[in-house]
Amino acid sequence: MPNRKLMTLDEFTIQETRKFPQATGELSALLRDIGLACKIINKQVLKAGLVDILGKHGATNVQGEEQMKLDVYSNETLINVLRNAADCAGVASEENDDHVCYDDEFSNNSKYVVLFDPLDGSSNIDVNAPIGTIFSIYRRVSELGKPCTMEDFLQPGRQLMAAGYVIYGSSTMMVYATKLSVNGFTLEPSIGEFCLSHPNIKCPENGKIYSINQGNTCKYDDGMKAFLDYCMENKKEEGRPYSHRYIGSMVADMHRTLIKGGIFMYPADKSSPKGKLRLQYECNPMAFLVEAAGGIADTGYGSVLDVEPQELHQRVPIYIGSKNMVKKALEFAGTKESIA
Ligand code: AHM
Ligand code: MG
Repeated sequence: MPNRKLMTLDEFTIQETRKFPQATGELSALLRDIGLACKIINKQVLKAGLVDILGKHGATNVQGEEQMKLDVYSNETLINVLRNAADCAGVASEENDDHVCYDDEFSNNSKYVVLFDPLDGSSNIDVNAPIGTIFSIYRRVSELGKPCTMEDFLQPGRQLMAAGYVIYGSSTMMVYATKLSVNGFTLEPSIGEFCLSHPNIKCPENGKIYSINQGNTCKYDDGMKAFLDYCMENKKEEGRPYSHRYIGSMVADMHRTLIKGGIFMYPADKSSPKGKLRLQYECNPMAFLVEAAGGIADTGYGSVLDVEPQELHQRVPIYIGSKNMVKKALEFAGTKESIA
């Protein structure tokens, strides 16, 4: 037997499943299918610039945002791969108005539904900056044997079974979390498999990097402006000023925040009173992942994971990352009473 050092995503999830005698392995199969879709997307992302895949598709999505060709390709890839998957009753995507219920005999007996942002940060595609796919998996609340329903997709983040992202960066990585742990897998191109490279990721309690679109400062409220002043204040003994890093691609900014520590913020502002990022496609999966790694994710009104979703494309403000940095930001931002 060769001395193998690499453990593939599939092998890892199967080992994890074995720790729970009642587990059926369906979640492992679903993660493998999401990994497959992302490998297909990755192949196209790698070719961007060479083939006619850059630029705008010519349509707008449900939120009125212009779709890029790669957005559309990634969305269709995920929908089609998961349609053929063993364990997925339906999906909801940031790019579609409504959820997609697969509604065939097999899918109607599947336990899970998947939500995704197929290609987050897509405005970065044309400049070769990192982009990513964000996904979340819920156990259905609707009756097995029947088509999935909207209720399955409008569960609070606390109910997530697993969530994660794939980052198409200098290497391609999948990071996913269950309630138990967060693990990272790097795509080994020669065998085409995600292999365990970052076991048991913990988000450092403290950090030195703040990440926000600082160009929006004029639109922030006084609490937010005061926190930015605090980040920039010269207090060497307290490790300030912090460094500011902002790629403008949530997956890339969050990947750095998770590994190195720090805080990522997309607060409400005068032009987006509810923030920009979507609860079900971006904020909940990242919040689940960061909390499983020991960090915090808050809307300024309470934990992101406790927000009761009212609609699929709902937006919320977000402060997320290292425990102590997020607590400090919330001292300035103030904890509000409800998320009206
Ligand atoms: P998208 O889903 O349309 O790509 O938008 C989400 C992206 C995030 O990746 C990123 O954090 C944010 O938008 C950047 O917004 P801004 O350009 O306003 O700073
Ligand atoms: Mg997005």
